[in-house]
Amino acid sequence: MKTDTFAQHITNIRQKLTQAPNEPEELRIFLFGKKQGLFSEAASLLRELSPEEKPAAGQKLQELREEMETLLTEAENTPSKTEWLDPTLPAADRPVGRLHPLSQAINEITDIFEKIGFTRVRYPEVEWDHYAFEALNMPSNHPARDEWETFFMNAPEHSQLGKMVLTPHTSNGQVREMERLNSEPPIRMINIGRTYRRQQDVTHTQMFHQFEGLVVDKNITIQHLKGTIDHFAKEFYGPDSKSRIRPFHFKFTEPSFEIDFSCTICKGTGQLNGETCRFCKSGWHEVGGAGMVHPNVLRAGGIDPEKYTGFAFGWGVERTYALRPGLHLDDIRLLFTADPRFLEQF
Ligand code: FA5
Repeated sequence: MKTDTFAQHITNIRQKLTQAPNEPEELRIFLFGKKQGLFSEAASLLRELSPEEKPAAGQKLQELREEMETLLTEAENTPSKTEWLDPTLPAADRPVGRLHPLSQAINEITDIFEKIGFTRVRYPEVEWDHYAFEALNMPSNHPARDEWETFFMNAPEHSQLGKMVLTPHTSNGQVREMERLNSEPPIRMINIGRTYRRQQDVTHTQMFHQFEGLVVDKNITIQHLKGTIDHFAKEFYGPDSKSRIRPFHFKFTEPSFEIDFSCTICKGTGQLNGETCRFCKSGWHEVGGAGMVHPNVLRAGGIDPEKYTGFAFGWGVERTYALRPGLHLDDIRLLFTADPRFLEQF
């Protein structure tokens, strides 16, 4: 680099810096960069000067370096003319996250039962056959097990508890809860968790959620069961909502029932504008099962069925939630799509 080229560069940069440039950091590299910075190159020019010329030129270079450094620092501290901030403008709208509708439903269900004295618990999703079937009065090879369309784990069997399964229902929590409380009622459990079955259509998914109630105490009757179901229906679906129990069969309850809630669209009449209600077709929706705890299940949990009685119910969270007024989801698989356009509605 020639001395006059250097001087020209310095004049240009001085001009640029006094106009507060947008990218002072680029100029800093151009001027002071270690390898190819203007001043590094100028310093190498000094070496070519005679010993008489050197001190004055070195002095001049140092002055210029200081001047440039001052101008650069000023430029760096001056807000750029093109980029300005108006602190009075409203902040940009950011998308706000929220709980998944199923988490909202689970929280609501928990609240409803906790207010009437139930304790929320969780038990394993990967479970032993003993808790999922055997202790529930379904010995191995009993045909009733087929209804649960169970996933079996490819894992070694436990010598006493049997095979490992993905729990097909939250009823696995019944005997576990009795054991947790050392077989000493009163028990008021609400067990909400993930459950798995080999099923897939508009009303069934392979993974779904259930909530299981279990109450064991002295003199517990069907009236307590019906009262609890009615209470839930009114809290979750609204004060006009009704419930009904229909005879059914489960191996772990006796007697057993299926539970229906009145349709929130036709208010349980089965009729809408003079026609059959197309959401329920009958005025009722089935949500799950219930019944009085079978004496063999109480025994499996170490509780004397001569002293204590109990009721239990187990309903699908997705099914129960899909029937909420204004929702009426025809396909529960939508709840698992993770599509924000669907989820943002809740
Ligand atoms: C049971 O699972 C019993 N354990 C319920 C029970 C508990 C009875 C305590 C008595 C005492 P069921 O197989 O009917 O019962 O399932 C109950 C509910 O779970 C169904 O009505 C439905 O709401 C939901 N459900 C079952 N399978 C699926 C599935 N594949 N996808 C979504 N929801 C399901």
